[in-house]
Amino acid sequence: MTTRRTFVKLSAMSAALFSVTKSFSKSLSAAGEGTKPVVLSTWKHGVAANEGAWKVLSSGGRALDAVEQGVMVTESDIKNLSVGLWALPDRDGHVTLDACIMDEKSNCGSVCFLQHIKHPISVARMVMEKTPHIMLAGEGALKFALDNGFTKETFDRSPEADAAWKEWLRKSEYKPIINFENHDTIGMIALDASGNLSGSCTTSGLSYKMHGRVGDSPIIGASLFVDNEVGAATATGVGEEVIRICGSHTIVEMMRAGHSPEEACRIALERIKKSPKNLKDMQIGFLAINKHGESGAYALHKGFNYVAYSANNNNQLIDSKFLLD
Ligand code: SD4
Repeated sequence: MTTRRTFVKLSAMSAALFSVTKSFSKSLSAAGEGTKPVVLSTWKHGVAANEGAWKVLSSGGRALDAVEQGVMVTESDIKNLSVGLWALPDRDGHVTLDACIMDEKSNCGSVCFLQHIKHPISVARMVMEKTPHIMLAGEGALKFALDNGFTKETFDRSPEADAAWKEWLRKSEYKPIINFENHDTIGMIALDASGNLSGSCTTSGLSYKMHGRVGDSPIIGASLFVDNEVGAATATGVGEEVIRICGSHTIVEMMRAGHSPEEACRIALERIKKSPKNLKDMQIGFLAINKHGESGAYALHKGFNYVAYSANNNNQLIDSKFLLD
């Protein structure tokens, strides 16, 4: 029989247990908890990029400025082999860049197959702000950039990219490799202190791709989508699979239907899983945030990570959950 004394003791113990469990689950879910401002980006290079974005967000700046300045850090990194001019080239030795940006009013801009420009994300923003169009490609995008004050960088490949490409030429085998070697686009999404969302995405695309190949990264709705009433999503990995399901748009629609950011990313990957393609050697990672600042990610395979920066969460690298393996 439970006496009054044991009842009081048991209640005290369960209250203590409850508060321990509560604080544990709080620390476990800290990354995804609702907060603002917050910025998230794909892969480990997101640590430095988020620092750049946080400077804007923490001083009350606009999410749009944060996501541009954040990924510019990655585009400037001469050691980065998958974003910007120092990245790995296509199979003919040319570095061709894809980027896009989207703001809280559904304004968007994009460039694809752009060569010789250090900051494709800023050209994408200028397409958004100065033209009636959304996407400019190749020579036209380069001319637009040069006409608007960007500088043409004349070197062909960084020494590191050049050596890697020459090594690749020995076998010339095109094979998407899971995770780091061949997939390192930066996608960034942010919610600012005023509650507005924006996103950006920039890449050199899959290394040793066919000359002229454009992936998902400059395509609004595929690599990036923002709906200021609902949330934002971004993608990394084999772009063809992301385009096939309009990945980021699908994720935002799933959030609109009531799913959490993590669930929404998982549902999009379930669609990709139905693809007739052999997904064994392909990685795809999705990252999402909703209007409340709750975030989440999901990947096809183990190995995808992302970085979250908010006042509660000091630029933390987080391993994503994954669907297969
Ligand atoms: C592409 N999605 O060109 C890009 C590549 C990538 O991490 O994400 N790499 O298909």
